[in-house]
Amino acid sequence: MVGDIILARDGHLTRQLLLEPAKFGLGKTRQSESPDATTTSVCGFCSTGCGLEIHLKEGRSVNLTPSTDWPVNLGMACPKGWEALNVLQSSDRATRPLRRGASGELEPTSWDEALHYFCQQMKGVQSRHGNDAVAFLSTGQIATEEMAFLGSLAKFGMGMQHGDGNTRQCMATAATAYKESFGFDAPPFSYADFEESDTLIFVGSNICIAHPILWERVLRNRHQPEIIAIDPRLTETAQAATSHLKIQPKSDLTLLYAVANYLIQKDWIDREFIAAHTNDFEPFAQHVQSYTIERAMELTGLSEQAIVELAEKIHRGQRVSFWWTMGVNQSHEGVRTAQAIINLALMTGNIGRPGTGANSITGQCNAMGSRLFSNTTNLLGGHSFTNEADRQKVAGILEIPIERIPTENSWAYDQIIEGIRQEKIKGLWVIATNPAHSWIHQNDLQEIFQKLDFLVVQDMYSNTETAQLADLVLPAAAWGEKEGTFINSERRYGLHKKVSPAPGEALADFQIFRAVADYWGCGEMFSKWTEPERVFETMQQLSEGQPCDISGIAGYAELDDRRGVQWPCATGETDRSVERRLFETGRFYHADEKAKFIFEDSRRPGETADDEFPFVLLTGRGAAAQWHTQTRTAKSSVLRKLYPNVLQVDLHPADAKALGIAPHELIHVESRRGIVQAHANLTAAVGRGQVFMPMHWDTVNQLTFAEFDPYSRQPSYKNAAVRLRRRQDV
Ligand SMILES: Nc1nc2c(c(=O)[nH]1)N[C@H]1C(S)=C(S)[C@@H](COP(=O)(O)OP(=O)(O)OC[C@H]3O[C@@H](n4cnc5c(=O)[nH]c(N)nc54)[C@H](O)[C@@H]3O)O[C@H]1N2
Ligand SMILES: Nc1nc2c(c(=O)[nH]1)N[C@H]1C(S)=C(S)[C@@H](COP(=O)(O)OP(=O)(O)OC[C@H]3O[C@@H](n4cnc5c(=O)[nH]c(N)nc54)[C@H](O)[C@@H]3O)O[C@H]1N2
Ligand code: SF4
Ligand SMILES: [Mo]
Repeated sequence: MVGDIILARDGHLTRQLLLEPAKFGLGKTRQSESPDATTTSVCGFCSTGCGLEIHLKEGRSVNLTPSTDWPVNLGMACPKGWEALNVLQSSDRATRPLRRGASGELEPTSWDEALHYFCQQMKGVQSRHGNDAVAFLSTGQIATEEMAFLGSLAKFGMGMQHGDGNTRQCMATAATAYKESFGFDAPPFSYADFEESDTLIFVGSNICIAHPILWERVLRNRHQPEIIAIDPRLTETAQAATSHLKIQPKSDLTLLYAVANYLIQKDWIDREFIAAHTNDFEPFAQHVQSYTIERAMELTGLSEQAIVELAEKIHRGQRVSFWWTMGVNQSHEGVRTAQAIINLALMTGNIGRPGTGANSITGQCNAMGSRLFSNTTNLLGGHSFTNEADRQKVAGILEIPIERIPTENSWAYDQIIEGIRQEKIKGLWVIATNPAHSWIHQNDLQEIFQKLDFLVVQDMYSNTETAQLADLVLPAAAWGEKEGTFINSERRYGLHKKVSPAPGEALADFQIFRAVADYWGCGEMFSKWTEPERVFETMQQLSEGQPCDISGIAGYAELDDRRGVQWPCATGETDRSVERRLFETGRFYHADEKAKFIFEDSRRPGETADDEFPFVLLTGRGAAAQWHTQTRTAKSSVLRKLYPNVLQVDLHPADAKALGIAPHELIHVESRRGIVQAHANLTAAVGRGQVFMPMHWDTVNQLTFAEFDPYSRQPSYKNAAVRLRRRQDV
């Protein structure tokens, strides 16, 4: 039993680390007094952050139902939420540390050996190649407290300079756009805005599939709203909308500038708001002058009427809200596109009032936690590594020497990968993400990983595509087997709890970080962080004075009692309303409290369809029951019935006819980087010359083209040139 292990360090029995079952046992956090009662936990899949009632028997979960009094989901859950406990039961759960042996196979080892090996190898890399030769790749899917611990341990304890997370694949664009435009990475909305808006504009967001419970909130809207979906595909969302703009991929920036120009020409703008609360409107107005409707028609493929109607609807709406997700963020010009959306909201005064806003919906359950506390792109709590006062503050609160805090920003994900290619990074620690499946241009990545001296994968399953490449696999407890907070899309901190035992010797990521700290020899630095709530207290201190201030929250108890609390909630905050939005006073976070219009000329992506590869490949979410690289959702027999069990490529029937491709035929999809087999799914939901493949199958990223937004360094997953071939023609 893991609880009985005595961990040794330097050959001595040093301390009975972490693993006393009583200390980390079931029922620790605010579970009901009765072991056969019900406790509430926030869902661990997507960023909606639904509350789930977990029903317990003898202190252990037996099943769950959606919470009726949780302000997010109001009694609803999507299939993933309903199945959240079942995916924990699986024979491929990682239950023991695994080390690659002389035979080349991964073989079970003890925690003590695994931790020794981890430190010996990582320190070896550092002594051979320098401290910066070791890096980490983290996630938006572990507790905020775990992220803060990992980021602090890696950078302040182990001396790493570089660490990034899978949130780069997902939210970096929105974070950068907000930071530049508002002065802080601050999504302004509350989910009540879905219900209070009279005009909802979804740009590159298939909310019906990706955030089904947020779509349920839209359905509760009583204002008979206009719902406009801007997407190259006739998605489930576009079908449910009142109008669909079937835009050519990667032409959004031109469309949005043309709409801005039209609104200015018509004088359909809020001059008072612009003057009082923004900067740089005049140069913006000048910039968009050349973005005529004709120019937009040519690039977007939309009719004049469609573009003018969009502008008219924005003008007519009293409460216009703009929502965007990966169709915007994952683009070669994602940041400027997101800011073009922000600009539309600012110039029409659609921000800070009910039912308005320039609103980026996040993706993973704790993408927001990662943006604030992962200690990757910014210093803990939305601070800056390059700012001395910020470093002083963090060093003071953590009681560490300021010299421990790097003075430069980390490399971004793609730069870390490039660093491995160039053999500047030789040791990599991957936590709760599966890059060998999810990273762009996957064949390249798998080859690059071979250059590492030491790859550690910390995951709840031992057979993920990335774990299979690892030298060491650390078995992690999953959601439901540990506690901590997630921050959802509307900035709500919610608590998730331990309601099931972790299998075998798997440990909570929190415990693994504690153990690594002790074995590394920097445990003292984190001596106060004995359990997640202690880290939460440190996070509260770190947040003081920041826009994301949470110093006024009365610990986990208040998060539990109040069904989550949105940031900010500063000391002395008396407004305890359940749903709050930002910018109601028109004050933004730049020094002069004004928001900024930011713009740039639109440019074409690095790869476009041509004679040789005539189709544009779009990728994204396939079904509400599928999650990312499928490590979790594929484990539920219920979920598996809810999506196609083979990889499909959606293509237009007319394109199929021209190529002689029959329905369901297994065909080759080829890009300059790889060849993948998929079943042809004939559907007019995709445009002529376009195909769509869900990201959930491991081969799809063999095709994608590695291009990045220059400001956010987010990958442009939704644009690659491909050709289709019948197998007999290959
Ligand atoms: N069921 C399920 N839900 C999920 C997830 C999951 O894996 N499964 N993942 C979660 C995560 S991490 C995220 S980030 C979110 C993602 O949520 P979404 O962003 O809504 O999902 P995607 O399907 O990736 O992309 C959205 C749409 O962008 C469109 N698109 C592609 N290119 C363009 C373009 O150039 N312009 C425009 N306007 N649109 C374009 C695509 O056709 C697609 O319909 O979902 C979250 N929710
Ligand atoms: N082509 C294409 N590729 C894409 C996208 C796209 O639209 N198109 N979308 C991108 C986006 S937005 C995202 S967010 C990424 C997602 O990409 P990934 O992050 O690689 O996908 P996941 O499957 O969510 O990986 C999470 C891993 O963490 C493990 N895990 C789950 N919970 C825990 C835990 O508590 N502790 C530990 N240690 N491990 C845990 C899971 O088993 C899984 O292996 O994919 C990106 N890739
Ligand atoms: S919508 Fe998201 S948070 Fe809600 S139950 Fe589904 S996966 Fe969980
Ligand atoms: Mo994501």
